[in-house]
Amino acid sequence: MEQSQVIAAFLSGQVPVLVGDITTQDVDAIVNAANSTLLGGGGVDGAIHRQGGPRILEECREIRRTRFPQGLPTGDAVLTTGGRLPARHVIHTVGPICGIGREPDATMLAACYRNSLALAAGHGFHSIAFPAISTGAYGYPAHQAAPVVSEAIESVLTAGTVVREVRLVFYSADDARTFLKHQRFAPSQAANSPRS
Ligand code: AR6
Repeated sequence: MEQSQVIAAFLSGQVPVLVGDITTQDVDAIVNAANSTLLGGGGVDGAIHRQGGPRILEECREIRRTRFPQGLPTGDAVLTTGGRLPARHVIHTVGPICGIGREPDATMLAACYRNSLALAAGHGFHSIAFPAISTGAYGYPAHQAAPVVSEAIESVLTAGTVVREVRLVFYSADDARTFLKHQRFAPSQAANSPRS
């Protein structure tokens, strides 16, 4: 199994950037780049259900039946067990789908991160790991996702939350490099110093 490798960290180490597999992360919750059916798919979604086993899908079906019969709306987030994953829980969120010739929906992408972090905080989780939501099958350009994602995470962490660690897990070194080039986290020193 490929080892995860931390290649950078932001906000005084609270946001490590890794190259690795989201399904191997030992955190309170990993985030799934799901679709609105919550019934599985390819990419991150497929890997999570494959590695985590059938209990995750059972809980997803129950969430659909009891809370979201029409499907989970884009930008929302729900929680299930982590099943057999090292992570104790999975937070399922649905990123925006990017169409050709349309502006990517930054508001919805930010909502995925904010709502996942709010759900984690609501359950008292200290650590969470995100994949690069929407940047695979859903076609959100990675260089445009990076500023949106970093600003959403920074605003949640600086506002105050019980979440202490927000891991960003990229599947390839190239994807991580793109993120590092386009992210907009405040430099760590500045993030800690009083603003006037
Ligand atoms: N660990 C970390 N990152 C991964 C992994 C992994 N195991 N596998 C892929 N990635 P995607 P989306 C990266 O397509 O764009 C599914 O079918 C991948 O390289 O998983 O939100 C769902 O059911 C890319 O950078 O999610 C939905 O229908 C990023 O994770 C749809 O795809 C996201 O790719 C959601 O599409």
